[in-house]
Amino acid sequence: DGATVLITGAGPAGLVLGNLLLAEGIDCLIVERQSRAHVERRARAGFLGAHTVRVLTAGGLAGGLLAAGRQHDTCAFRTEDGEFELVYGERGNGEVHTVYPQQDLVRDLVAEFLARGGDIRFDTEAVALTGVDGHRPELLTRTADGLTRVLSGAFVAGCDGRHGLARTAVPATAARRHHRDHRVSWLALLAAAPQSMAAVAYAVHEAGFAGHMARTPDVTRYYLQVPRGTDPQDWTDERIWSELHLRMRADRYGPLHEGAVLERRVVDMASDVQDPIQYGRLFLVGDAASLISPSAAKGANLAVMEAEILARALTAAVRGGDEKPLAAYSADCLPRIWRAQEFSHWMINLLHGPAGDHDEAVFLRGLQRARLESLRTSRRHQDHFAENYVGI
Ligand code: RFL
Repeated sequence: DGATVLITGAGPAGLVLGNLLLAEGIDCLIVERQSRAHVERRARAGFLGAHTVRVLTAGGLAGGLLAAGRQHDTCAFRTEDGEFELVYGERGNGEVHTVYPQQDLVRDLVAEFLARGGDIRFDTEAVALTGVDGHRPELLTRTADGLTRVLSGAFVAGCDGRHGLARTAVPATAARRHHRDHRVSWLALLAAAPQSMAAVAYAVHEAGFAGHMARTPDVTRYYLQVPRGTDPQDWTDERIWSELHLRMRADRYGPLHEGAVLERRVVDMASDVQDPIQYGRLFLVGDAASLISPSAAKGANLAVMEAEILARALTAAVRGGDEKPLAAYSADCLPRIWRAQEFSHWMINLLHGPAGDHDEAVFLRGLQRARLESLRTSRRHQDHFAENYVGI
């Protein structure tokens, strides 16, 4: 049992890669720990950059997002100094976001993979990976009812996310993992309510950061900065809305559209980058390769970009017998990953100032204010922001 390319994980990374490989006539097989219903309902990202939309469109994978996705070109910043809107679609490369919930994209990609004759095994966990430093890697899998099976392939694409198996299959001597804890946490919320303003608003407030991100006409994502270790259950709907109104300065800019809070979870802002993101016949893609804080909404976009690069490299190897692009996979991806990390890190420092009255906190908040002022007033700064915000 097996395929030329074994893929662990049916998130954006694994599903885009699988679909692009099938389009090239390369047989592949996806194993996914969760059920189909679970992955098709898991709400996460929503902001797709221009490159992502181009890759999906070129791969014949954009039917749903072109029909139901909404284009957004503006974000707003609310600070103690007032509000300013940045129409990033008119700056930089003139690119916009397409807002389309990740779970809808995953649903479309699963349907397309199956329509192309793909083999996807849900409720099947990858539990051990061996032989990636040789020519015939083997993947041990176990289904929810305890059945184990050994799959063999010529290549393995590790697309199983931050807590997956693939990243642990690279020996510590073969790669380094650079980790950064940004020491900031967000309460990530989904509210059954239409958006309250233009697509995205970032509020910088002495009580902490608050964010607003459009998703669909009936659901909006909000974020509230909270102390590390916060229990999401301590936040009732009333407390959430009152804090959002405070930090979004509703008294000045108008009330938010309230609705039931459908989901509340704490996300600790952390990043890590593995270098290299390949080992023998194993190639890491998406969150498995590099975790990025959601501050600039880059994670799913990086996953799609890497999947496209790996699909091209695998195609050259399998169909053309040319393994050079595969050998260069990590070197191709890492500069783009670092660039996205740099921008996300800059966004964290743009949006969060340390609390308190001690000298360092006051100094850092001074820098933060200057950064926001530069973004408000400098056309060149806005061009740079736009280029990095929508692009990779
Ligand atoms: P995924 O989506 O986590 O998929 C990995 C899949 O692998 C499965 N798996 C296994 N399968 C088999 N065997 C095993 N041993 C396995 N272990 C795990 C899992 O069940 C899962 O189905 O990784 P992928 O494909 O790399 O995609 C990455 C993106 O999902 C992620 O980067 C984004 O969601 C991050 N992100 C955002 N990214 C954006 O580009 N724009 C956004 O607006 C955005 N908002 C967000 C986000 C992430 C968030 N959270 C939850 C951290 C908002 C939030 C709140």
